[in-house]
Amino acid sequence: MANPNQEVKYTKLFINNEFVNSVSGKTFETLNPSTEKKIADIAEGDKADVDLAVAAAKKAFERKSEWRNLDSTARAALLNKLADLIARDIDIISNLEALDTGKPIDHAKMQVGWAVNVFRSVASYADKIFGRTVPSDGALFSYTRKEPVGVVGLITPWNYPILLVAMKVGPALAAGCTIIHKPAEQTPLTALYVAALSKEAGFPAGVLNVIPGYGPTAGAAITSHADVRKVGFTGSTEVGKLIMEAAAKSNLKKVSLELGGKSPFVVFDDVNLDEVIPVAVEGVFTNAGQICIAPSRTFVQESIYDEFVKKVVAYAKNRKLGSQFTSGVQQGPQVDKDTFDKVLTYIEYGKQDGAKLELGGKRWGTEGYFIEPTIFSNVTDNMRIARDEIFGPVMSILKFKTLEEVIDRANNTEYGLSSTVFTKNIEQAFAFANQVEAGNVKVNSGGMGNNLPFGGYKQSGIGREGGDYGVELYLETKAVSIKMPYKM
Ligand code: TXE
Repeated sequence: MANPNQEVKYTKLFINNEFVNSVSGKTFETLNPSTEKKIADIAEGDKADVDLAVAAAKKAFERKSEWRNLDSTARAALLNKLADLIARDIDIISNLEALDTGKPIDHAKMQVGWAVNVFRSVASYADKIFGRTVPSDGALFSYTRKEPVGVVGLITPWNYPILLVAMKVGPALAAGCTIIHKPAEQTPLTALYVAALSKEAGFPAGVLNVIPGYGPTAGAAITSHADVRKVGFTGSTEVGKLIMEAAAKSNLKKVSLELGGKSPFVVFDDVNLDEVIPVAVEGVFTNAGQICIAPSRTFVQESIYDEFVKKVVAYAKNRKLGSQFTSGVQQGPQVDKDTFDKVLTYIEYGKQDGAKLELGGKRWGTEGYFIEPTIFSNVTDNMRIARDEIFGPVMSILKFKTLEEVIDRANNTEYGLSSTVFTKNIEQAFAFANQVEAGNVKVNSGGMGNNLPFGGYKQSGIGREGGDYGVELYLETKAVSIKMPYKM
């Protein structure tokens, strides 16, 4: 089971169903963030490799190719087979995911399980991609067809690597596209493992290609490639903008973006704090706070503010930090040195801007990129810790008085990914849910239902992933009109 010495079998680029070295012969190191030590050398993809991968994907997508000729039920069966293989190798994949990201092994295993479910779920859509007949005027028979977009580029980050393979590669395959996937440079291991499983499952050569490498080189080569018809991206808002720009300047490829957030978590004074506090803490500190939907602005109503701060500090203080393979660990390290430095910088900003440090605030231990769970109270809207995405284990607690005020303040951000409200008052809950500018709302819970659309308002993104919405992102809609001898 849990094995910190898990063998790393796949370290090369995956093009046309073969593992190959990069054209340049260059490699880069992937590190274990708990120890700062190298796990493996990974082949470093760049433009020349992306060109080869796109050529393979283009060929696999040609009319009458094996992939294009496949019945949709057979496509569904391949996706289910891939899900079976991931489930078969769940221990290996969980070990690789934990090693590469630093996340606790049981969290990694849960996420591999989610990935299996996502592959099974999209498999169930593969043979249900329906067009419509449309009652047009005149003697025309009109209908729509849904068709795969073509060769797609998928660029994913490092916070949920295997889950994001499932959320992007799964729907693109269900739609019938062919793929160039660039995993994040920090965490390429599980994407390469899934590539090997896709071959074992029986996906034809060229359907899934995986090119590890850096953003400005391999990533940019994908987003500006003339034969890539769509890019699906999860990452920072800053890079999301570069991707749209590259897409526009090259071939106007379609773009879907899942970007950053600064999500509000609103606690009214009619709640049972003992129910709310574990949810607030898990939301901000799970995955060491490296979550796009992290409820990183905690708004607490005035009359329970002091009690909330006291209780949340007492609860968060007990979190167990440590290496990903130590039993009972709840929080691992930040993924890399840059992220670690960014979070510590924001903690300094919090102090400089006048917030009150209630817990943590510094590095944990002497090795690895660990940061103590950190809580600030007396946070106000203009402080940098209340405005920017920190992407680390930092809770910022703000005070509010009324429903109207908190809706306005929750919406006073360029982000709009997620939101949470806790109240026993149903009118208050609906008012918040309907007026908050966010792609999802959680009421009295930290959980989000599966198969729901997932994506952001404003600068948190474009498009919706999840369920049939996710498959739709990889489809074109064609309208066909056929002349009839008379209206029928
Ligand atoms: O993200 P990047 P980084 C946020 C979070 C985090 C910050 C920076 O606030 O602290 O972004 O993280 C690829 N063309 N999120 O620097 O750079 C890159 O190689 C094409 C939120 O890791 O956006 C990687 O595969 N691709 C987020 C992916 O983009 C490029 C998850 C994400 O990296 C590229 C991650 C380019 N020019 C970070 N530059 C979320 N929404 O969950 C980079 N990439």
